[in-house]
Amino acid sequence: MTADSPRPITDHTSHPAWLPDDAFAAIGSRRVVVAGDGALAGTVAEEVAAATSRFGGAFSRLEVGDGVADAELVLTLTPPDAGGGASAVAAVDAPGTDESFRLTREAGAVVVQAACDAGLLHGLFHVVRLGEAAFDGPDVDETHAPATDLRMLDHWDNVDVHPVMGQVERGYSGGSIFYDNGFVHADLSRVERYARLLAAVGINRVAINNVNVHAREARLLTEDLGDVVRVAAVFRRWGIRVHLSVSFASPITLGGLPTSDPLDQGVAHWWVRAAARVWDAIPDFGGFVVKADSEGQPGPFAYGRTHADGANMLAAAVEPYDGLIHWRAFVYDHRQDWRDRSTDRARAAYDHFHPLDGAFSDNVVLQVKYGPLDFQVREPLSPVLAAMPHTRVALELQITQEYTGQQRHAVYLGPQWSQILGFRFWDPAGREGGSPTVADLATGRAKAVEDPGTGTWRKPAGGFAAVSNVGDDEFWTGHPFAQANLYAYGRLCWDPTLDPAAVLDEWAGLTFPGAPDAVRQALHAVLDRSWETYEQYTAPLGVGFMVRPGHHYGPDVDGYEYTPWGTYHFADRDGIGVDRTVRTGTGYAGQYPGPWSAAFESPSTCPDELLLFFHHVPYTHVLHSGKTVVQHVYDTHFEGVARVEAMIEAWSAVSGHVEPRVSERVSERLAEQLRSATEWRDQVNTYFLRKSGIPDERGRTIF
Ligand code: GCV
Repeated sequence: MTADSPRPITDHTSHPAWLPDDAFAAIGSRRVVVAGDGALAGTVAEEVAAATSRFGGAFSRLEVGDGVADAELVLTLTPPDAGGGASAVAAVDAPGTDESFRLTREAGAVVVQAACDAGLLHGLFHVVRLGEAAFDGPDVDETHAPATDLRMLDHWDNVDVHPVMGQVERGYSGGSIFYDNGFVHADLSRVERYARLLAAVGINRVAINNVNVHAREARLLTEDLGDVVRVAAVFRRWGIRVHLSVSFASPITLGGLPTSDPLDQGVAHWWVRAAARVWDAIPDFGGFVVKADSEGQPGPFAYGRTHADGANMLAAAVEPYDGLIHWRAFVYDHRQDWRDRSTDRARAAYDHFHPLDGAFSDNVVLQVKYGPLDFQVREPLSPVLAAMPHTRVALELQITQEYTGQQRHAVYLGPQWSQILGFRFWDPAGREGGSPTVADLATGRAKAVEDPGTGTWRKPAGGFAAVSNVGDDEFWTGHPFAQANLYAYGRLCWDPTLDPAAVLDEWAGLTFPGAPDAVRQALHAVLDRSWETYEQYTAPLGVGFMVRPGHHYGPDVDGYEYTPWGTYHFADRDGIGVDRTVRTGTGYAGQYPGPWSAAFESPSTCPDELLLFFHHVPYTHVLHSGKTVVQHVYDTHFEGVARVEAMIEAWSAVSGHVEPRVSERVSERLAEQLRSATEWRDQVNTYFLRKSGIPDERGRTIF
């Protein structure tokens, strides 16, 4: 037996998030064996060695097949042939994917087996999450596998500081962990700590630059590829593959060609050569992310080509390396005339992409934002998710809180994502074994469903992608509680059926080990309903936006009303909302499969929370709740602020039990949340009162 020297994992410069040293106490105090080769088995061994040296356990690195008689925890690539606790280990039941692992516990001995070293790494972190519970309780024999192979994070980090968007577009956590004012950091230790956190929640792909690819960022593909090689080497140690966002105009801007027409031979060859260089330097490179014909980014439309033409040309270039093209469906006209009521931004993605279903190559993933507009606190699900049965579709979420409080407000998004993942397009009632959920569509489990009328769904699936909320802030995420969102995203990608409250519990237990139970309870009191609370004090009933143009923080009810962005609420003295019906409106409601297009078409069947997204109604319209629209607005806005006050109370009662630096940052952010929520309440209520002339039936102060 040989013990590897432990690699230091303590990080004194940034908050450890969900991997403080104490999270490893249960493992570290035991006799642990790691057996097997492979880079990630080495990472596992280093983690275990560090933990056992810290907590007084014993660590052995074995050859596969060596005896492990005394071990309390065995992490092995292939079954060891030994007695004792590990004697119960049977042959590995060929795991379904590279990342799966089998966990057994018999007579107190725990064994994690995996066919590949990635599975071993995920198995290790599974045991970390379980803590002491991993070693207690009845015997178990479980196989764990991720719901999808594609569990990706997108960074909107700029290499250069952008004059308007800064170092990280829509970043609320300081600077970038990758870049500093035009350069890739020489010291990537922060990236390494990040990669470790991501591996611990199951993320396995990261796109490291903004989808808005400016001149400087474009060069990551060519002359600065060496920097990408360095970043990829860091992520590789944690089972994570690196992707790059690329500009569709690269053949022109980087290659000096006169065109980037996807059907031009020279263009196609340019991409073939670019891809060859990338994979030559980074053999496990993941692929390219493309934002085309969107908000000023170049794309195939300039040449009269379709998005399938564009995506497939790139797909052919990366296909020899099993590379992927993540092609974003966020395509709409951002130069709309607000006077034109027939153009509807919500329609755009479906109108562009539904006709192309079946036209994309196998290695193209169509990445679709969850809603048809832009990551609002409440939107209907994008109908594109249901309209592409012959396309690999990825669900795109936004962890960075662009429209949900910008990490100054405590908003736990797990419940929103869970609701999205469980949504059923074809059978709202959700019959057992009935129509697929959004998670089924994204993970390829919807393949057998005939109900959509379009035959079987194609595999492999597109998986998940989300915009990261991390920066070089001491707490990674600005608001320490925003760490819970990153954590929850990873866990829900691995298993979309997890209960978000249970995930929050897991995060709280790991992040605040040893804290009294009152802390866990306070975190639930603050976070469990915080998504709903944020919705209460901001834009009502699915109407969306009402934010300050540009930076998108704080209320500005008419801020986008007369702009070209296509995000309107159409309030007048009689009513508010957007008529998106087929009968009298933009027709958007007709983009849904039967049950939902019918439900959304009529105010009498449209869910209250989406009423103003689909209908223009009088302020006196009575909701299913029995309240009028205007009274609902008043009530929810007063209640939302009261709930923030209760959040502050709940946190104040326990804040002394956590590190002062955490407690101070949280208290400071909660104070800002209350200030901002009050501003939202007063502006929105005042707007509705002035427009409608209808007073609050409870006579509360509105200005
Ligand atoms: C990266 C919204 C954001 C933009 C973002 C865009 C996108 O419009 O405000 O900052 O650009 O979405 O998703 O591409």
